[in-house]
Amino acid sequence: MTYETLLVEVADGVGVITLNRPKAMNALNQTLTRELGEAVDALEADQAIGCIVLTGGDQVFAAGADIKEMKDLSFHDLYVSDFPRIQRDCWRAIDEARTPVVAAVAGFALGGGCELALACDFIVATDSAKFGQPEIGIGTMPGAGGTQRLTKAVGKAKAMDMCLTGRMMDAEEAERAGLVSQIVSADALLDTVRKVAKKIASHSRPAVMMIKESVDLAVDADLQDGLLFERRNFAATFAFEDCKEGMNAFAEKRKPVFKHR
Ligand code: CO8
Repeated sequence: MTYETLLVEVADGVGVITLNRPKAMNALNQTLTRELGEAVDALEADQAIGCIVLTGGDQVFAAGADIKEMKDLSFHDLYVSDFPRIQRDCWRAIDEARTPVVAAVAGFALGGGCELALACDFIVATDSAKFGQPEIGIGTMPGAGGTQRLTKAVGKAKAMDMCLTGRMMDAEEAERAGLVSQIVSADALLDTVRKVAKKIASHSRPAVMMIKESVDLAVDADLQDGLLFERRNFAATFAFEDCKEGMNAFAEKRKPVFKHR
């Protein structure tokens, strides 16, 4: 499948989606947003893909929703037209993917761009990365999870600060705040994230899926409910052939050969 605003490449069980509107700093216009939802859904449906990487390349992740496209829309347009459906379908595709989605962020991840990274399972960033919700500066507010996912990720104080002042968080602060899992140099970003994704894709797929479901539940669930869900999932992994293979391989001092990847 080819796209107008994205590049999609598949290798070694990993699907890499690159946002490709460099002249507009990968601003999320409706075409890109629609295509991104479709691309994630297509990779998610492909059983050969064990991990998805979402990136904007090594210069910029995304500078937010396309302000020039949005500026003349009315409340009616935003509420009733295709715009909210396209946005919802895109974020839903990432949020509900059972295949892990890793964001590889270089440069600006602002507004909808920050919200897109936040919808992924985790973020690897370069030292040039800058995260922010600058919507307040153009008289509006975050609209795709910035007040919600960002608050859950970095806590109320930093989320309020970023959303109310519009200030950006650099990579170091983002790592300290728990927004970013690791910082790498700009020229190593895509190689590092491809390796991380390949590692995830090499593991037993059902175990990966159960871990993802369990960690996701921790974000919203009560601790006792989450612990119960984890115990049940842990027990359930013993029904998988790959679990027997993994444990037998350990006992026999050899590498496991997982069937379900
Ligand atoms: N929308 C449209 N075009 C953009 C955007 C954007 N968000 N960001 C940058 N561009 C364009 C510029 O207009 C410029 O184009 P041109 O060369 O044709 O004039 C080009 O990209 C390069 O940008 P700059 O010249 O401004 O580059 P600088 O390095 O000077 O500045 C910045 C980079 C700081 C990123 C600056 O461009 C900027 O502030 N951009 C806007 C950031 C912003 O306010 N983002 C929030 C947008 S609102 C939003 O995201 C709400 C999300 C709601 C839900 C999402 C639904 C999809």
